[in-house]
Amino acid sequence: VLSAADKSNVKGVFAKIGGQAEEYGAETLARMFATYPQTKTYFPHFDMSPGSAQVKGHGKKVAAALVEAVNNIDDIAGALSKLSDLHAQKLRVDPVNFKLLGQCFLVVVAIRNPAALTPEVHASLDKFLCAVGTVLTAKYR
Ligand code: ZNH
Repeated sequence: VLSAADKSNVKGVFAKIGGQAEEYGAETLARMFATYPQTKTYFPHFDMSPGSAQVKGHGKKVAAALVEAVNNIDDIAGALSKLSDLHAQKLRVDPVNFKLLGQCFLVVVAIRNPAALTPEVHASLDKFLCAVGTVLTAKYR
């Protein structure tokens, strides 16, 4: 459960990311595909070459969903309800992959904005990314 301090830490990081969320998203995906190649199996139809427009486009969508979750941090399940249906009914991504994506996002924040990622903020961001993953895999059966 996210505490009031976690929520404020997460909002603070995203305020600093600001208009660069798309780039964070694209870098997170590129890093996930490179570091954990098994994650690429969900995207057989994607061009995986460096600078791929498809990877960038998908990074933008994932980042937008994260921003949506931050903007509705007291009701992430409600905010991402449709996305949760999509992941459970159509995509069926193995839940372990959500942790991998979360790790990659943390690394991207650490590289692009090292000062923002104090241990406290790191912990809050990790909890937030886990909460998003839990919501997106909640309807699996
Ligand atoms: Zn997912 C899709 C988000 C994780 C896989 N996604 C998607 C989208 C979004 C998302 C927004 C779009 C939708 C529409 O279009 O409507 N994801 C997300 C998030 C997360 C995720 C937020 C976390 C955090 N995913 C994930 C993972 C994976 C995935 C981990 C694997 C690995 N997704 C996916 C796929 C898809 C998606 C495959 C589809 C794509 C295309 O385009 O085809």
